[in-house]
Amino acid sequence: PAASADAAGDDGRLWKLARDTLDGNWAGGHTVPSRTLYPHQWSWDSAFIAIGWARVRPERAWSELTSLFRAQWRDGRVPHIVFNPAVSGGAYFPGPGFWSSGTVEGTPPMATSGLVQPPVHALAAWHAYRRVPTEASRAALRRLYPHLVAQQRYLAGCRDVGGAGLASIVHPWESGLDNSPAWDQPMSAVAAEAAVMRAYRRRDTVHADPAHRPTDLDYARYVTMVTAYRANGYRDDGLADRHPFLVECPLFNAAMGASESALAGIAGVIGADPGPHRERAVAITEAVVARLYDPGSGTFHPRDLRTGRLTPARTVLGLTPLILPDLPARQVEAVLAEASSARFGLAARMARPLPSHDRTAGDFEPLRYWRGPSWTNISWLVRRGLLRHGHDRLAAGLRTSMIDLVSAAGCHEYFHPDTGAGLGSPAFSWTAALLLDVLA
Ligand code: 9WN
Repeated sequence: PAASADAAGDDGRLWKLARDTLDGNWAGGHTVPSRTLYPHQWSWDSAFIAIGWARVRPERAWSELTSLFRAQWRDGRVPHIVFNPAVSGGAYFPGPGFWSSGTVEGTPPMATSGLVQPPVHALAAWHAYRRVPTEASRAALRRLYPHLVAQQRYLAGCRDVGGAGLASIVHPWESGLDNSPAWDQPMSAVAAEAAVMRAYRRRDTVHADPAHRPTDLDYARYVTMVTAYRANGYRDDGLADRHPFLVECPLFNAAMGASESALAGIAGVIGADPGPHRERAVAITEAVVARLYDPGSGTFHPRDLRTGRLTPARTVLGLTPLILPDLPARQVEAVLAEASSARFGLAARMARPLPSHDRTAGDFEPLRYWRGPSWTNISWLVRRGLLRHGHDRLAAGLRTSMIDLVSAAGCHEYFHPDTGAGLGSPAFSWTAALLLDVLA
């Protein structure tokens, strides 16, 4: 048990709340993000959740990651959803029948989606290991290592549609920030027929307020994009000629670079060669800076491969390359200026939590999902980046703000960026997991 288990007062109460939330969402072998909204296993959720388990029940951290990678496809992709056969197929939309992964070559025996999510897994595995560097953890790392390498190889190879060493996402769901204003422009080019959605029933709006979720128009486009990808067996060859949505995302690629650095650490511990990982981490960082940094705005933006241009919105995605250990000082300073501006309000004492979108923008929506609300996983990543680059006072400010949110509202999925009110699912796993990590 971690030392913080006996911390006094409010920290002790929060510690228990977070641990109980994770325990309540444990489904045996993996943890659901939320019992109601997301009753299966999600890819990047599991990475964040493993970080929390490492603090309280380390063996579950390794189960979490191992069960996810059991669903890895032969080409190396780690699906963004692994469906639990014990849960009704109708509990979540789009369910296993919609994806029909079983009809595709090289897929695992269990039903999965065909998309991916930000590759934060090597980062999480390395972080978890350093919290509990036992022989059992080392053995788990050794088993995971080839799978983590294959995941990176898939993204850097099959997904390098732009040919510049970055991975493209083929769907906003792959970004993890589904309806971020970052995607408005590339999404507007995707056909959206109302008829598409008449064939389906959304399940998310049964459990959460529709005003806090993506719109029906968003969903029509989400379905159109999956349908296009699925029609070609989720193959990646020729995407540039046929796929309606192709974007290089700063967070996705920063995660890929930071995971290469983490793999170098892992390789060192298990007796593999860290050299190639270090080289790739540097190359990805250079490509992120060359392709996604805009000297005009002083922040990072997604690049839309359909237009060849950076998308204009200044979302929190722009701050996340801070997690790259090799990010040059010039870009670190620029991101700090962006983060500390009125747009995001980062400070050693934060007046309000870190929002997911520029507070000063006309399309800032404080209640709607990734268009304004504050999310614990993003704050955790930005905090890691701050620590990595030696900005401890700002990191401490963000930590306090993360703790204050949960202290007042509980382990919610996301939070109102002004009032701190809890939004979305009330017992959300990564909020609990990452809280445990910062409390310890
Ligand atoms: C689609 C599970 C997931 C997160 C994503 C978040 C949301 C799903 C949805 O929930 O996405 O993948 O149904 O809205 O946007 O980041 O992984 O928590």
